[in-house]
Amino acid sequence: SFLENVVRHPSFLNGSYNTSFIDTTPELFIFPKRKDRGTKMLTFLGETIVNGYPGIENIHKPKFDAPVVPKVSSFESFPDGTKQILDERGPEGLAKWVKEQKEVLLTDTTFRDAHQSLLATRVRTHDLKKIAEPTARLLPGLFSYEMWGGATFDVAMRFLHEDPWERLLTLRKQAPNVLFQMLLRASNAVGYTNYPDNAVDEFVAKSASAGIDVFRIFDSLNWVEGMRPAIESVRKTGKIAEAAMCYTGDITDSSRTKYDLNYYLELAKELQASGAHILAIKDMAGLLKPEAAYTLISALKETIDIPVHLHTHDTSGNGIFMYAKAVEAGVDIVDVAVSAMAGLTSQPSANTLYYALGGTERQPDLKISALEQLDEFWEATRKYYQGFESGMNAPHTEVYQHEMPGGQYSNLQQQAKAVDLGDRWTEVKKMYRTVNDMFGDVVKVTPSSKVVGDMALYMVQNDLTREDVYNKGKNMDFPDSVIEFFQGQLGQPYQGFPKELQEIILKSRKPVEGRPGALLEPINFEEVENKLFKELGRQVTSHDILSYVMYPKVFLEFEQFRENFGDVSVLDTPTFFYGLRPGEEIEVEIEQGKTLIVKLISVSAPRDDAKRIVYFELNGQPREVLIQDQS
Ligand code: 3PY
Ligand code: ZN
Repeated sequence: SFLENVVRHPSFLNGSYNTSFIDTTPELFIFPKRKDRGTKMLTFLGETIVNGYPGIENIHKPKFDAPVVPKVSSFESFPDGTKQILDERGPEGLAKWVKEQKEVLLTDTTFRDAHQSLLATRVRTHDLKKIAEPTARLLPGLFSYEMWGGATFDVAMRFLHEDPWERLLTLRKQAPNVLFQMLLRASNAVGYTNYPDNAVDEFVAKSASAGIDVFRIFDSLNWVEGMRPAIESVRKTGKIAEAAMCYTGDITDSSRTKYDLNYYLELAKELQASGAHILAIKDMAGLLKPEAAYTLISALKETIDIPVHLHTHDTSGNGIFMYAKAVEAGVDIVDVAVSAMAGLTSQPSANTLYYALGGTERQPDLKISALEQLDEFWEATRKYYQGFESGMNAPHTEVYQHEMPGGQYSNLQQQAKAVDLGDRWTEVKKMYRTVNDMFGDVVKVTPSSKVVGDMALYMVQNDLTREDVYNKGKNMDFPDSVIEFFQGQLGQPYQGFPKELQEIILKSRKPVEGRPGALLEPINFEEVENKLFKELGRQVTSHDILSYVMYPKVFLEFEQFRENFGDVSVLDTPTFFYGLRPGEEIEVEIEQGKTLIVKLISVSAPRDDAKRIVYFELNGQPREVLIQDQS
């Protein structure tokens, strides 16, 4: 634990001790030998070699071709891009510039949504930083790189054991010329629950100073009231507030009347009036069909003055056709990914769109040969992450039925397997739609999508029909997320909750009135800082404090991990996921100019206590670590 020795004892830290302290707590004066960085790293490697990386079953390290990093000259200055325009002209000036461009502008999501949607968000900073500078030099004409936020914050700490803030700071240095964009879940920031207003405000301020330029803000129920504080926080920083309306339903289907064209036009006007510099259409499931896109974008261009930025997922395979119609209707910016990281549940391919728009004056202004070089890098790099592929390998038009967001599909599938419903997946998908209809046809995106998913699993698991819930629901214990949703903890859905179902689910509980974030006790940052200082026994940064505020448990576990294993972000990705083969030798640069040479010699059979001895050479010296075999 963190309180192993005296310098971390709370009484010591706040000065309330006298000489008897030494007599009454002798155990505090046994200083554990601090493990050096080499030992920590060998322990991590030993763990991975013996027990594998969680989620990757095959622990034998495959042979990978090394990705080819395009050669660029680091000595020349970076070509100017949108970052310089923002810095010179401010957010309004940038928005005006966007509207003046005749070509369609592109946001490259490869660093965020593409791998969130294809590879469970597992792409590591180690790989991103290899390609960030070449990307910035080869593709300087893009609108932005989406590279932070959404699930990346949580996954970086929880599964990759790396600091999300470090990722942002590192990449910023390597790509100083193009806008950096993040996805912010309004009052849910980068988490799954509501945070107090001052937590979101501080998070935005620190993200902006660490390098984020464009904040795409959405609310999981399209509840503008829930988005206003975040829009205001972004405006205060001088950065770009891009307010998103999540697209659901089908405006071309006259039987789907709840979210019709007029709904979106009114929403867009409200967001513009709330201070958005850019409007985003966030088509998180890929439900926006080509003709609907044409109608919607044409009408928006008549209705609002700010630029329109379109986001989709290519699950149905209609992404490029839909973009072509949106481009024809005058959309200003669209989201794409480098081809090797595009398609299916990810964004449509940048390379494909470039060719699709050939011969038109709106073809993106980029060098296709440069894009192909980046593509080659990503094709090889994606293989490192093969253990996280979803298994979907063809377009899924059934998305128009279940309406599940691209990022949720494989997650919910995992959740279903975990509760033994793996072989009833088809039923779960059907139930997802049933639950949506029971809930009054709601916007489904993180975290409201999780509520619908939890309810669908609950109903399939307990063999419940819609009628069962209405007739016998008074005696059922619904999942917590469902109860909180009907209490209004995620905000208010358009046209309210279905009253009868709300009563069945809430029973004697009362719904909350108003905006949940306004009711929460503000964070006392100084208190958090003191608490962390005591608990960790070190100076904490404002970034640490925010990581803790967003994810207290995940952050403390991440700290503990670093204490045990050191900084593992320096390892190459195959070694991080698969360890070493016997006889394999790697070089690890643990800091600039300091390299460790690690070789795996052999692994012993398990001893009686199920521990194995892993024999290494570290810089030529024999070393061994003892690892518990978990199998
Ligand atoms: C997220 O919130 O992470 C999303 O990508 C929602 O679409
Ligand atoms: Zn998305």
